[in-house]
Amino acid sequence: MILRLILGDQLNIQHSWFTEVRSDVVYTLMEVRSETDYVAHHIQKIAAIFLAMRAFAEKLGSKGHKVEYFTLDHPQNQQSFLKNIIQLCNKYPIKQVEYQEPDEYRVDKMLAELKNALGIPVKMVSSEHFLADRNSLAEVFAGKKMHLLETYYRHFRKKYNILLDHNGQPIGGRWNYDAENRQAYPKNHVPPAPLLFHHKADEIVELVKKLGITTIGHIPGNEIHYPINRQEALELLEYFAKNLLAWFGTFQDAMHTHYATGYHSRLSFALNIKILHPLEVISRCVDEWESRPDEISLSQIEGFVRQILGWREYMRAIYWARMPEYAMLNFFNHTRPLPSWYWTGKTRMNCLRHAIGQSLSMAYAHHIQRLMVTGNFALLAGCHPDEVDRWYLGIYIDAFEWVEITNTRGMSQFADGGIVGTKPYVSSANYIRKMSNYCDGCYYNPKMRYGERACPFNSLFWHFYSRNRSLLEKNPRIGMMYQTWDKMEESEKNKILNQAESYLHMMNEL
Ligand code: FAD
Ligand code: DLZ
Ligand code: SF4
Repeated sequence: MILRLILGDQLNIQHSWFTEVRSDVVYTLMEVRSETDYVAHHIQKIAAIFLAMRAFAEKLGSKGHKVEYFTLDHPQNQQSFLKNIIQLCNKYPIKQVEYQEPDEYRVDKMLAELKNALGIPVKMVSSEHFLADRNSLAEVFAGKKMHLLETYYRHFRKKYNILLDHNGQPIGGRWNYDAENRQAYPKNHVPPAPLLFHHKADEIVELVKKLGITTIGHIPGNEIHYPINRQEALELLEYFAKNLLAWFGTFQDAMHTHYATGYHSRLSFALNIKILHPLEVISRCVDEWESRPDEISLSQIEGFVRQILGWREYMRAIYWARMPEYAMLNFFNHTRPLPSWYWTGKTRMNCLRHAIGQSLSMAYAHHIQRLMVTGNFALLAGCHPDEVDRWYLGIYIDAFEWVEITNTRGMSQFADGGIVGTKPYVSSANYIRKMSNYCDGCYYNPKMRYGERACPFNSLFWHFYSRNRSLLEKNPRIGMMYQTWDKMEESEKNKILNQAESYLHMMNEL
């Protein structure tokens, strides 16, 4: 018989494994402590993954496949993939073990040990999910020094023939419409409400509590609002295409105290656990754009395709090209712990209170909240990238290391010194004020750099540039900042830096 392992983020019912029902194949899914405990996950993340795994096992069973499912409290559960597999190999006459390529380096290494541990053939197959191979960075950039997202993205636009005209050129004549996107919400603008599912997770929440698993965040009403099976994921995609795509690009970067998700798709969880395929997401949205050309501009669809065909695949390619060293990079040598309010949301800074509060209650924040609020602050404050990574890997429903670490350590913290991005994403209060309503009614004043109630982002911004001058000054995209800084009066500079120092000493009280 053949034993096939399905990981919690490999719930792809369209995988070729499942095209025929074979009596000589046993599938196994396992809820295990090695996965619940490698970081403190959000309770909603554990609940959503287990709900989705259980639904998937049931689906396989109903189609006639043989399935061995280990719940977390299953009496025979040895709490590790390896030990459970060995156990199953003793239970059944297993002649071969198969698994799909894992997306995490740690699990990849762990499963590579199977062959030695079992002494029978072990085969790794494709997960049939991604649009590019693990080693696509080397393929696309052979012989090139720079590994720019833009080049990578265009390569795959061409390869998959997406938004191209008959001559293979980008429809509309441009590859990139970023400049037309990224506006704040106009006054009184109300985005559509998000589509929420309602899955009760009482049993899993009880189990997690009973076993003493450390989690973060809350699960209001013990309910999961994300899709946990393919049918729901398709419904969410449909909802996005019909109701949100038309303004996706325009308001991609907008933040608001009342509208946590805005025009974002909330598809990342479904994509990352593979109940949706990236190409079907892209195709459905391109079809919608083609059918409503007067309502959906090219900049909306291009902006969306860029996220999935560009950023998502690119981040995975960087991950496999650079791990395991990537996880140790700390370009600025930052050492501070994250302030304690990252786990409670209890800060007077309105932007952080909202972005963190929402993350704790929904296990979700959109890209700009992650990048320009929580990530921005952690970088300005000089927090250790390990700390920052642990927080992001735990708190979001869609957080899996391949896409979390490249976004966090790379794009957000610039701890890779410029592999993912060309300059650090930092800003003063000005950006947050422009893109959100957070500053209205905040305890702090976004226009002040020092003095009582001066917004901490303003002084920390200059402190960051000042303390990292030797590392950043030569970057052509940054030089201008230093010209502005150098033009300031010495006394002004001192007041700003002193203000930043005093905030850094009282970080937990901000
Ligand atoms: P939308 O805005 O609707 O975008 C559509 C899809 O595009 C997303 O579902 C996602 O699959 C893809 N996408 C968009 N931006 C990115 C990106 N930068 N990298 C990869 N894919 C992208 N994304 C994760 O999936 N998991 C993570 O753990 C994660 N951690 C992040 C940490 C930080 C510090 C930052 C700045 C970003 C992180 N992202 C992560 C990327 C992005 O923020 C999320 O994919 C997005 O917010 C998910 O919400 P959505 O589905 O509504 O996305
Ligand atoms: C994130 C997660 C959690 C919390 N629990 C499990 C689990 O019990 N069993 C499982 O198979 N997968 C789980 N996962 C997802 C894995 O961590 C993920 O499959 C690996 O990190 C590979 O990407
Ligand atoms: Fe955030 Fe500063 Fe604006 Fe307050 S004033 S919301 S701390 S940017």
